[in-house]
Amino acid sequence: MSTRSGPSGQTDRPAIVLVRGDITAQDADVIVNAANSSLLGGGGVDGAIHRKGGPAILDACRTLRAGHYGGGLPTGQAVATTAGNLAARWVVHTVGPVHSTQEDRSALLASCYRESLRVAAALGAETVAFPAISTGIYGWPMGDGARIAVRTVRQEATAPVREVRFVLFDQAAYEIFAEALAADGTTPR
Ligand code: AR6
Repeated sequence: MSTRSGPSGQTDRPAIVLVRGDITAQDADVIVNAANSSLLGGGGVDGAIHRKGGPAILDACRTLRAGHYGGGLPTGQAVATTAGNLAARWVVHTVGPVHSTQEDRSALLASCYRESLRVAAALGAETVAFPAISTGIYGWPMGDGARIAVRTVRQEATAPVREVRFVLFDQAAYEIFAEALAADGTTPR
């Protein structure tokens, strides 16, 4: 099941597409990983990507940790590796913020989408698949996470990226993203 949307009258802007499914099965130039700052794996999307992508991704992450990212990847930043055995060309790892009721970390969540798109564009990626970052183990409410995701991608996605795909694991998340797209004024095409 998928929905394709774009700002009306602005067909040069990247399309935003909603897909229900498993992000590791996506045929996109870039798959974004909802990682943690260790870059050495975890559960959720991260676990699935390393499981299906094979050891080449972890090897590349270890190389990053041995070099520029010795202290780990900071929250809100993004870095690319090989996609190993996945159909994608690259995995872009980003670290979402853990949700807090004491502190507004929305800017860090927006930064994940923005920085991932920047890294993807620098690689020459045309299609980028995102999960709903921070909305699983990191506890971000899906509605707010969807609103931040949609708004940031609408503002930040530029050529060579021509399609941004949100891959939602279940029907409830899919519907919440569809509502966020509609509320953002994105019209189906
Ligand atoms: N495809 C698409 N979406 C998925 C998949 C999948 N295969 N698996 C889960 N989701 P999460 P986070 C959804 O927990 O909240 C890891 O341990 C899931 O239902 O993967 O950013 C990392 O190492 C949820 O809506 O990421 C970090 O420690 C969304 O993807 C931590 O989890 C994100 O859930 C990151 O937590």
